[in-house]
Amino acid sequence: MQKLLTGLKPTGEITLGNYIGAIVPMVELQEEYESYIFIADMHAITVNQDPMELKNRIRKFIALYIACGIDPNKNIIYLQSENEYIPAISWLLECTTYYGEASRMIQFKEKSKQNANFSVGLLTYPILMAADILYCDADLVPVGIDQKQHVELARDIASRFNKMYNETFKLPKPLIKEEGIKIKDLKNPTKKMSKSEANPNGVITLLDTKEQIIKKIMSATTDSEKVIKYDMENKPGISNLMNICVSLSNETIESLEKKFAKKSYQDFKKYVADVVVKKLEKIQKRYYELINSQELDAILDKGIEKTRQIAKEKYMEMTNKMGLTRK
Ligand code: ATP
Ligand code: LTN
Repeated sequence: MQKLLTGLKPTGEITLGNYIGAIVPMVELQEEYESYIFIADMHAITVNQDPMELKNRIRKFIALYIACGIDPNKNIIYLQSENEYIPAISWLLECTTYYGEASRMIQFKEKSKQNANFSVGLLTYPILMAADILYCDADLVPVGIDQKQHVELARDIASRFNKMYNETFKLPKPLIKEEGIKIKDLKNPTKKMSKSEANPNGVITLLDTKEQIIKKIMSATTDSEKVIKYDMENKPGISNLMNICVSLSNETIESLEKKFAKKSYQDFKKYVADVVVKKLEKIQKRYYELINSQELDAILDKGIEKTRQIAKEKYMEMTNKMGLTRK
């Protein structure tokens, strides 16, 4: 069975857009692969983080992903910072990576321009990512297009290491998601729903209360017509609500158009709000069971035990091949 590996950076709240666009496809993939899913907390600290906030967010992220259907029996779930062999492997890889290669990464070039006082970690970020991927011989790495270059760098680093020290790493491939449905901001439906949006009224997060969800959907921007019809260009607000509803239920665009042919926008919004509330209530129920439970710790303990062993073996193999040994 092929190995699939994904890292999730714990930044911001998880939105309904992230759920529909990223988590649901991940839940589907877990059936086909041996999957490694980890919280990339060491990647989060390349920029300044409030320690208390980061700590809370890490736990929240893991609990939410599991509540959304990432199955601990089908995935190895762990916290990156608990595997001390990952940064150790990263250092060994740093020493076989050229400065030129690392400084050519688009994300580094862009982010280092935004703030003159950037950390060295911003430069070595992709090499830590290479360690994340290479230690367990992952075959496939599902990432957004912005991370494709980093997976390709991991592949280049692996290939060079193999040439220098003999076959050590599998060469990973990025798995780029097809452009799926983009959920739009409820207040400004020409823009995608995004966790960094300043106005919270257009964004539904997975832990919004029933009242908040209803309020946000009932006040979503629509248009001055009265027909419920899918037309992303001329009726982006209504079409976005239809996309949300279709993504979370068995409805289709056609069934919605038929069902609401003679109904008001108000009726339609109530229906969409009900679909969202029902879906998120289920997720939240599981989330609140998990968040302070020993079950969550047991899942992470099991995950780290397995990955630490795998990473240790890879680290030993690397140090031996590189001459870092007394025997
Ligand atoms: P930011 O506000 O920092 O840009 P974001 O909420 O837009 O964050 P990302 O962190 O860029 O989300 O993306 C995480 C994943 O969620 C990606 O796979 C992306 O395709 C998906 N995603 C994000 N927003 C949406 C959306 N509105 N609709 C569908 N998928 C989305
Ligand atoms: N850089 C990624 C998070 C990440 C990752 C990884 C993804 C860290 N290590 C390994 C895939 C594989 C991001 O910013 N989303």
